Amino acid sequence: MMRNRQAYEMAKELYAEYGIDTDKAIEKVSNIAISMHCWQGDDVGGFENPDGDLTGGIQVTGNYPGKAKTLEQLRQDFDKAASLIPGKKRINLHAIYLDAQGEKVSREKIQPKHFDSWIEWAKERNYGIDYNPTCFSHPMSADGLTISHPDKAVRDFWIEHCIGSRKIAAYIGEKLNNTVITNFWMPDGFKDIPADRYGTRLRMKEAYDEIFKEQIDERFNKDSIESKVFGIGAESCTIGSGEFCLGYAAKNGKLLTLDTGHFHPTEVVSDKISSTLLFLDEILLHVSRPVRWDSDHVVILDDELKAIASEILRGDFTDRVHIGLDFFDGSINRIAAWVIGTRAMQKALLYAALEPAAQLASLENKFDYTSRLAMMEELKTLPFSAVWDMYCEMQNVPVRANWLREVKRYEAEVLSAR
Ligand code: RNT
Ligand code: ZN
Repeated sequence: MMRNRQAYEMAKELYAEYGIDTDKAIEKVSNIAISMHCWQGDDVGGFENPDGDLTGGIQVTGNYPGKAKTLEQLRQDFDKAASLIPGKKRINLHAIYLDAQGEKVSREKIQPKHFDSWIEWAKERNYGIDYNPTCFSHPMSADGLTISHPDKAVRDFWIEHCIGSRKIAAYIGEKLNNTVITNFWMPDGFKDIPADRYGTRLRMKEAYDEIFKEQIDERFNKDSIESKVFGIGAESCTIGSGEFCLGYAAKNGKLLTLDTGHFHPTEVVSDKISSTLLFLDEILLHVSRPVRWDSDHVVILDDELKAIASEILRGDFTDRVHIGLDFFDGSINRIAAWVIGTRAMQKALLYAALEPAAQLASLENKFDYTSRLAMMEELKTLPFSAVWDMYCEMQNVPVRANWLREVKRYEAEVLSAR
């Protein structure tokens, strides 16, 4: 549209006064992949046991109609969401999203072939895939402990599932010729004060050693472990804590997953990127929005999201920081949730790409903190929206709120018939 173009040209001139090339910013952001989590589409249900309970201390609230109940519906919904989001995409799968073709497959027996149809699907769309073993929502995780369980049989079950998961991921990576990041999140924890934190953590450490024993070609699979501070029913102690996971990742050359909801409420992940990257080659983000706790609300363009994006771009860390999303809201249209959250991440990246980072750093190094603060405030009211709209237009996705009309139409025509 002419109007968008005119607004963009004016914005381009203004940003140029700060030494920023808006065309380059758009180009840069369009190459940063965002790993969209499949589980927003069906409230972390999966297809192993769609009617089973979600356990592991995480929770989805809300009962908005139209939830995807089959693999086909989930893919159709994901496609709808993706068509309304600019930029490069990956899909993040959990083991329970296997395509078992009607067969009942026990968790530790899931095979690469159960992901063949996902591979085909992703290939057609030029998406990368990321993967997660599912160590929750299962009778074997009912005690709240998995790979740190005192019973070896339980540990072995989960170890087997995790070893299988790495093989599946490597298979996917090879087929797509693209690295899969496999994220290991264990719900292990105690509701009440534990008596043997060390012993339990030692069991987890040894289990991870076993899981990662086999060397896997890093072109096809990389492992990342996700820390957490607490979960529902695991309020007193989380075995895979921040120190545990950072220590393990640093010592063993693994990636660390930083979920924005997995720290104490005044801690921020934006402040952890620069430190962790001094000691780890790469990290994975689970961008979420904790509201008073790890509530996994839909991501919005708030200050922390902007700060995270700035940290990634200021350091030019786009190859070392993998961006995954992790939220699940069942109280609003689930496709809209995907679109709002992923567009917010894209906006934050573009906003960060329009920051004169070198100029700000140079003011800082000269101790001109007055100018640093003044500039940071002035930058906030530059015509970002015109650049964002142009980015959407160039990517052939709806500009501004026009995507919502399409979601509403889809809801009336497709979701309401489910
Ligand atoms: C849970 C973790 C984990 C899950 C997903 C479903 O607190 O954030 O990443 O949300 O694996
Ligand atoms: Zn997470």
